[in-house]
Amino acid sequence: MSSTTITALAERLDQAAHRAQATPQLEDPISLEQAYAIQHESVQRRLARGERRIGIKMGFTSRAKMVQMGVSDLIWGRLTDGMLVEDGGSIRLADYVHPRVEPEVAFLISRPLSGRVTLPQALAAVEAVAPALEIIDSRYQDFRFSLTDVVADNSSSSGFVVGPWRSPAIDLENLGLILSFDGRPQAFGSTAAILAHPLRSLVAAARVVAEAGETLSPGDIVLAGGATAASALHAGLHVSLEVEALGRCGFHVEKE
Ligand code: OOG
Ligand code: MG
Repeated sequence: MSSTTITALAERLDQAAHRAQATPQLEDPISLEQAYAIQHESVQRRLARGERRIGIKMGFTSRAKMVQMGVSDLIWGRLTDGMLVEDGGSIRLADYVHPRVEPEVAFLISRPLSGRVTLPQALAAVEAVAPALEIIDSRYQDFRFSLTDVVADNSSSSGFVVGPWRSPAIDLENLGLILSFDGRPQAFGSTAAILAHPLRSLVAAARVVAEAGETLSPGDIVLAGGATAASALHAGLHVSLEVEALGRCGFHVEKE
């Protein structure tokens, strides 16, 4: 695949995200390496519009997510400040194609982390942990994609909410969580669904950024991945997440 094709696909996916308009599935199969090259270039276009890189998100770190989307490999995507939704804030459906929400855990990084690291090394690089909600939005029609196609689409990164930061001394291994829609439980789970311990997702994050020649830096946010399957959003909805020992966060979807 030529660099002009990579640029054209990066532009197509970036424009689909920017305009909140679905794009057809990619016509030709691409390699994982090409997929990450397209992702990188599409995110560069966001940065060129003034957005700032603020971290990364891990994907398919739980069985529930792999089963829902029919893929089985861990992926990652890049987060910008333009994706950050204030805790308690609101989003407009018009800014998304067909958004879904999933319960996650966020890490705030305190010192550079990259490459092969142990669980204690990863933990030592964590400033704080928080409950988080990821708003994913595939730019592909019908929210259908192959593993490489979703990677090219920045792993459906679109929005995220981070709750109050807590001490990293809180053991994240098996914390119960409830995602609620309008105060009614929509999904139950445990942080144990995320690679048996969300910290393993941070270990994986350090490895994958290193493969891309990058590093996690102080101030970066890392989303560990959805603990349950994602749920579709609709106008007027209030979404909240409660994670045992970590607390809660939430947002509103504006009425149309
Ligand atoms: C891809 C993104 C996966 C997660 O937490 O597993 C992801 C998707 O499901 O569209 O964010
Ligand atoms: Mg996610």
